[in-house]
Formats: sequence, structure tokens, C-alpha cells
Amino acid sequence: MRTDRTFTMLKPDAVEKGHIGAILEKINASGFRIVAMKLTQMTTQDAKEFYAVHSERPFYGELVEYMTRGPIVAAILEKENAVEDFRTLIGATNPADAAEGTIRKLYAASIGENAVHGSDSDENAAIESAFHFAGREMF
Ligand code: 3AN
Repeated sequence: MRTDRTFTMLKPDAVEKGHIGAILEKINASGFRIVAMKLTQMTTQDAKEFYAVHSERPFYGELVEYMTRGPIVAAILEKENAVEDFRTLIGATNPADAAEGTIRKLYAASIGENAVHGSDSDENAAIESAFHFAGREMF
């Protein structure tokens, strides 16, 4: 399992608020190389599948609705120790707990609408990347 790639989504709230450029700038400045990227919108079925691990949680319906309400930017990022370093860059799930300077501290509104996704393991990074991108879309 490669440890140098992670998967991210700039979520509908971040796209709606016009934060794509600022967030990508921060990702680049932090040393990640963009391996794949697209503006896309998840269907309800896509979001249910992507977040299947949360299907028993009380916020599942709300999460699926939020993630499908508008376009997202999906991307694969490369850097040594990518998964862990990207989780550090985005900050805690709840922006109220996120460290100063992190993407969620800067751009997220709430725990439910937290601007950005970052894979939590190498295994999930590979699964999530394959969910959104075909091999010929990765560079
Ligand atoms: P992370 O995105 O930091 O890995 P997860 O995997 O626990 O966090 O949660 C996935 C997504 O589910 C979050 N990004 C957020 O949008 C939503 N979420 C998580 N916890 C809550 C909660 N307590 N209330 C509402 N939405 C939540």
C-alpha cells in the first residue's frame, strides 16, 4: 500500500463560498503535488456509498444531503506521508477544535459543513481515489 498519496474533496460549502483557489493555494504551498483533480457532483447513491461507514450515525441523512447539494472538487494529492500530513493541514473534524492556520479553522463553518475531506488511512485513500478517478485521469 503506497503511503505517499491521499484523496481530498473540497466540499459543497467551500465551493459555494468561492474558496477553491485559496484552499488549493494552501495545498500547493504545503508541498502536495496534484495527481488528479476535477469539479464534479455526487449523486445521492454516490454519497451514500462513499459515506457507508457512517450509515448508522444520526447525521448520515444530513451528510448525504449536504455532500450532494452542489459541486465538489475531488483530487488526489502526493507527498511523503500524505495521509497524515494532509489531516494535519485540514485540522480537526470540528472547526471549533481545529488548530490555527488549518484549512478547517480558516474556511469551515461547523462540524457538519467542514469544507474539506481528507482520507484517514492509506487503504481508504486508495479506495476513495478509485471511487472518483479512472486510471487515465491520474498523472
Ligand atoms: P473527518 O472528515 O474529519 O474524517 P469523519 O469521517 O468522522 O470526519 O466524518 C465525515 C463527515 O461527516 C465530516 N467531514 C462531517 O461532514 C460529517 N460529520 C462528522 N461528525 C458529524 C457530526 N457530529 N454532526 C454532523 N456531521 C458530522
